Amino acid sequence: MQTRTIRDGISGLLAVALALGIAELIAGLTGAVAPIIATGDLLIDHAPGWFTHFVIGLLGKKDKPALIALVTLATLGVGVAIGLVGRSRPSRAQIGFAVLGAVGAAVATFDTPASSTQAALVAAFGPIIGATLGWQALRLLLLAGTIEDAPAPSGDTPAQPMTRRIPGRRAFLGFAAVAAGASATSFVAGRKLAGSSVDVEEQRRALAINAGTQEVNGALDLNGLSPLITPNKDFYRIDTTLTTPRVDVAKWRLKVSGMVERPFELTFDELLSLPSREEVITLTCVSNEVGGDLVGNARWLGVPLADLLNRAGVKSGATQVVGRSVDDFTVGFPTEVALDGRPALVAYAMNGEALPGPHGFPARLVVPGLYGYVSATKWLTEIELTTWEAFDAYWIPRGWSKNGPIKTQSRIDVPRDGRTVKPGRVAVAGVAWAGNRSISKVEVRARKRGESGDSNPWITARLSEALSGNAWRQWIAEWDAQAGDYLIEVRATDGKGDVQTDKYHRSDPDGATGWHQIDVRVRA
Ligand SMILES: Nc1nc2c(c(=O)[nH]1)N[C@H]1C(S)=C(S)[C@@H](COP(=O)(O)O)O[C@H]1N2
Ligand SMILES: [Mo]
Repeated sequence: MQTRTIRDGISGLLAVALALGIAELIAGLTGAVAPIIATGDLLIDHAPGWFTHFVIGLLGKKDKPALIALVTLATLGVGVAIGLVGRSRPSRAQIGFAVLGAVGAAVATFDTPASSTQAALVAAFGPIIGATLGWQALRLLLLAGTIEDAPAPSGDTPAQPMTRRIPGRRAFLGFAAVAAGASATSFVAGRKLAGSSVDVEEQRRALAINAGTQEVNGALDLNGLSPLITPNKDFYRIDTTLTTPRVDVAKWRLKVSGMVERPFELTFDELLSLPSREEVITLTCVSNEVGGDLVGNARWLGVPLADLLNRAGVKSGATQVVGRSVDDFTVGFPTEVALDGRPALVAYAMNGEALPGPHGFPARLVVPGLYGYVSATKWLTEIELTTWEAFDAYWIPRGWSKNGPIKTQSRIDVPRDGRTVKPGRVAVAGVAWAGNRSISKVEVRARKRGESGDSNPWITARLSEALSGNAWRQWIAEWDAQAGDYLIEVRATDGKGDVQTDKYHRSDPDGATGWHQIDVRVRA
């Protein structure tokens, strides 16, 4: 490849990198969303399922950084293309930048929460100014790339004065270094600024949450077994945002609106001053597969949702409660569920601490018995009463069931799948949950490979204390193991006496079913 071609490609790449850096800097300064993040958000919200699965499958749980990297690389790729055509057809390169700027502006505007028109307009600035400066940078870089290396002085070839003073390679490298430096600096500064405007950790520290002292008793303890209460740092996290929303509690409001007699709004201090209660509730994701780890059990402190609804006065016919977040995510569940006595909460503390940023600071919904996708709005800002038919929340048009009651599930934590253990007494242990139906029994069966299961007895497990009817229970079963290869399976029974179904179903559209099974070898 010709040196010039390489230089042109690099020029385009650097010019677009500069445009992105400038856009990021302006986003940081104005508090707007930057175009790369906005593009990622829009892909998450609108990309077809296979694309998201592809990205997640490719890079596992690092799907969010992966998506950001993918969008950045694709944009830089466009830059290379613009650079390559830029020399022979500058007008096309200019159009290229105009398109990048326009798309960036549109995407950033579109990704700004609907509540703020002004912010949406501001979001367009960064990409437009970035693209304009990027285009100018490309012109300079291409110009620098054109300067020929000074020819070796020979007889009568008159050297151009220009090339004699700045050898071409050095001129280009100089310009390129400046562009790269400016782009990196503005990028980093933009990210820093974006992070500094609202300090969630500081706000959390300033909150004196009392009621964090409640001890839990009756936990089972075994190496490898999930703790009865999941520590915040280990609690699974699922959401659709590329960047954790940072809420300024001074500006935050909780609205109760829609089909109510007396709509009202609360500040965070007002929310904190209302009667509160702490409840142990197991939260789980509808996309948790059998044996999966998208489930956790925590002590949630907050204001009963029913109190807020009663204060507003739910109108008859308001059959759906919709929870909206500051980033426009929505859930929806039957109003009945909020008023049937189960302790649904607007929670502001988790395990005795102010709600962590990733789990919804400053407040979120937690509804016993419902999967998170229909109930557990993080960064909650509005509770709207409407009819069941009038609105479909975020995940419903994406193919998930509108009703999301948690299905009975049990998971084996110990031994790990595929382990070899010694003959004799083997502790088989795990957790089991059934939404708001409590757990009354857990049983384990070890089947020798190649034998039918029916002849083997179920072993009843010992259970941890039932912290509430809405919490999981740990269990330990003692298995008298003899040499051989085994399939171990578990099943739970809920408080109504219904045994967990063995019928396998994957998670979509309304939650996985089937028994968790593991392989274990017993060897002396
Ligand atoms: N704002 C917002 N809230 C949200 C989500 C989201 O994407 N955005 N995801 C929901 C889903 S699908 C689940 S399972 C739970 C997960 O809560 P966690 O991350 O605290 O475990 O949050 C729910 N609340
Ligand atoms: Mo979920």
